[in-house]
Amino acid sequence: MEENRNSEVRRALCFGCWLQAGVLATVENGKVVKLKGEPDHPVNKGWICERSTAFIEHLYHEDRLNTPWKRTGKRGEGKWKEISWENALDEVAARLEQIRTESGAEAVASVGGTGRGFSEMFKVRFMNLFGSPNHANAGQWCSVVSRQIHAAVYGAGASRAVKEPCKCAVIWGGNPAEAFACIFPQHIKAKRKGTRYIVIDPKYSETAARLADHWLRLRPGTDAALALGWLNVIVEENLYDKDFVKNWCHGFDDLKKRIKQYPPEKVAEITRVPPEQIVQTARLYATSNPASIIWGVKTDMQGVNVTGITQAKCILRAITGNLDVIGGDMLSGPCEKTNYGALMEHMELLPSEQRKKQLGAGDHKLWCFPGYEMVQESAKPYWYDKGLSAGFLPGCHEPAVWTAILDQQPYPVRALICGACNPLIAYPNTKRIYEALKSDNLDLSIVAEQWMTPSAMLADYVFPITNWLEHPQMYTQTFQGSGSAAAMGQRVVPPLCDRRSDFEFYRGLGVRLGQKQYWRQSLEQEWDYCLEPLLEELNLKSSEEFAVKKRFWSPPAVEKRYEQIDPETGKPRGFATPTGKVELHSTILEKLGYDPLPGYTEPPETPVSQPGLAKKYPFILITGARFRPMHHSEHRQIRSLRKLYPYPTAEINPETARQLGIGEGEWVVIETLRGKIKQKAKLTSRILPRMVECQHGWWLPEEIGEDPTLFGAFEVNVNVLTPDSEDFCDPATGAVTFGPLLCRIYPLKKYT
Ligand SMILES: Nc1nc2c(c(=O)[nH]1)N[C@H]1C(S)=C(S)[C@@H](COP(=O)(O)OP(=O)(O)OC[C@H]3O[C@@H](n4cnc5c(=O)[nH]c(N)nc54)[C@H](O)[C@@H]3O)O[C@H]1N2
Ligand SMILES: Nc1nc2c(c(=O)[nH]1)N[C@H]1C(S)=C(S)[C@@H](COP(=O)(O)OP(=O)(O)OC[C@H]3O[C@@H](n4cnc5c(=O)[nH]c(N)nc54)[C@H](O)[C@@H]3O)O[C@H]1N2
Ligand SMILES: [Mo]
Repeated sequence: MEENRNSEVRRALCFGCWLQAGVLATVENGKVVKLKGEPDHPVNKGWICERSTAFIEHLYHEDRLNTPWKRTGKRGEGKWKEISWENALDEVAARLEQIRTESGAEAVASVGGTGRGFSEMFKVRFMNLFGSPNHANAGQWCSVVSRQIHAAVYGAGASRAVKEPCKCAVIWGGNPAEAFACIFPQHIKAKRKGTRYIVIDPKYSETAARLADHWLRLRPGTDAALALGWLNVIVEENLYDKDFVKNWCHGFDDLKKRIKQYPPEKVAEITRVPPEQIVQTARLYATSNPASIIWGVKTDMQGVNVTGITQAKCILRAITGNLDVIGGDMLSGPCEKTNYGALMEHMELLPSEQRKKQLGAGDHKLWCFPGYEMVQESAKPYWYDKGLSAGFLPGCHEPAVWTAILDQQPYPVRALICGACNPLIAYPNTKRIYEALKSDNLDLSIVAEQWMTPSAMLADYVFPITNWLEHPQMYTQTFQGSGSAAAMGQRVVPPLCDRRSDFEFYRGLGVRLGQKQYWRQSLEQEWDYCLEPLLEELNLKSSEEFAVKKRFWSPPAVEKRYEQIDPETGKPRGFATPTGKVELHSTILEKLGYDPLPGYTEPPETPVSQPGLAKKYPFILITGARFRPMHHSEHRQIRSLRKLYPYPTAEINPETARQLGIGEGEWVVIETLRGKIKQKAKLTSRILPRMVECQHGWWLPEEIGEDPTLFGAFEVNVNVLTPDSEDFCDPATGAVTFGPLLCRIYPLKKYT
């Protein structure tokens, strides 16, 4: 029997998260029947998780969107009619053109997510060519905000993996055991080989349990104070690298003055980490060269402290001599051998008068065009004339999009393109987004999706998009700022039904709006262009051939790039910053009008900043810790995965639960100033009695989709509880807060 089957193995790249694991996909008689980890793929080395294998279910699921839909009833009423791609694109393009004529291109905004749909780049290309500077994305609180601060401090991103001979790894606000399962074995291996681990997390996370030699249980949101405390110890005790500081750092004296304000005793008071532990771990980090501070998203979503904590982490790496050394934190720029970033996005074609109109650019200058342009000035010539942008930057300020729709300030946004994201569930302050998506001020709302999500339910047009088994997938780590590798996966099967790729969606709109010359005919041609320099070097004919034969490429590691002699000037290359040095005192932040040095601010909603409010809302709420098998708001329809995790859970200390009469697995109400939701109690002593942790991303596709239920968007979705107002945002980057916040909890049964 076996031999008679028409069977083939295709080489794909999993896009179940952004690690891009190598996957071998078996296709029999045109159907995908098996997905397995590719044994010798450098990313995952044969390992893939349950989410990845479940993409067969994802591909053939009866609820996948298969054809474009056009709304016929009121928004959210669930009345749709089928429409052809050509007609839908014609209609949408005509309305976009009309809005541009009447209100200017900036009246069209877009929102995006983690980079599904090709790292946002086709969307950004479309927006740049259309003339709108208003694309917002999840980078606003994830990776890209901190990357922009890295860019200001040392003109590059920092790597994220643990590499030999790392002696000490600091996992700061991350839980790779759940979030990056397919590379977690690398940490286990490093630990076995003797790497010491410091885990900084208010919760005893799975990562802390499995790796930590030292677990620092800090009060949520106080990471910047802790980092300043470490700096204080390291400088006071002369544990820093004097040569590096002397030769390669700008502003050490200023920094010294600032960190005097953060002695261990004071930092202990702020963070609740005992002073001896602060001192001991600071010494361990500073004296274990090479050492690495690994990125975790929780320091990117601390609102007012995001610049401070990230700057402090950058400075720690630099002054301890751990920057750009193997086993420490290597600097990373764009991928040298691919055409990517600004090149693909045509950033240069967005006129300066349009850049000036970007929403939020006056308030959050480092995130928006003013900061981007300053960073770019040093970074572009340094990094192969490509600069650091890719996909996400410079975004407009995310909350400003909803304000422009609702209040028409500073000008109206009249159309929204929502591509590869689910803002009603994943973005902060669900209620405000709901109001904006339902507002009559929004003349046109378009969603490009794989499923009818709560956000899609409120759209006027919904376009059905392929998954990674249905299109060739290209990836360079550059866009997340974590390295300069390139990887490529084959299309496994042709798109099912009438699904098309994101590329075809944006191209379809672009061609109708006068952008034809900037769009290649096919996605394959785009990838061929993207990988062109690499294909030439490797003597390969196409991206498809790369996907089959090469799979993955990364440049050899170059240490201490700053010491290399530039043949043109005869001088060392230094760093891609205005001073050519690591800017402990940031001249970019200073010029933009912000504090040039790292500092700590008490978050706006804690028992310390709001003791009065804490009487009514006595618990500290943190949200969104990753858990297998789900990825943000995805996969709630996939039966095999839902079986593994059927309900949203809130972690509560058993002692607290006992006092409140809450039993394991019971529904509890979690309430903040913004609203209330329910999740099921999961009792665990891994969390302190005064804290609650709620999962994010939850909606219930099995529930009623029509407004106002919207698949449980207001029932179980934690972002009903989170704020997006200016007082919660970081000044320089506009980063939002997903915690700490104040909440109260009670059993659901008490109130029903
Ligand atoms: N409270 C709280 N909220 C959080 C977080 C938290 O920690 N706490 N974390 C935040 C973080 S870090 C992030 S990155 C955001 C994520 O925010 P989002 O990106 O908005 O959330 P996702 O659920 O990943 O949404 C992706 C959507 O794209 C669809 N999709 C998948 N692949 C494709 C594709 O190839 N093309 C298209 N067009 N669509 C596709 C999926 O069906 C899904 O609906 O969530 C944030 N939200
Ligand atoms: N399974 C799964 N994997 C994912 C994702 C997913 O949705 N699901 N999303 C992907 C994305 S886009 C991202 S951004 C990454 C993020 O993944 P990670 O960087 O690992 O982040 P989280 O899991 O959100 O949080 C990590 C830890 O931070 C702790 N924490 C909470 N508040 C604080 C605080 O104030 N300070 C400190 N120091 N720690 C705190 C939490 O207790 C938690 O243990 O995961 C990626 N991988
Ligand atoms: Mo993220």
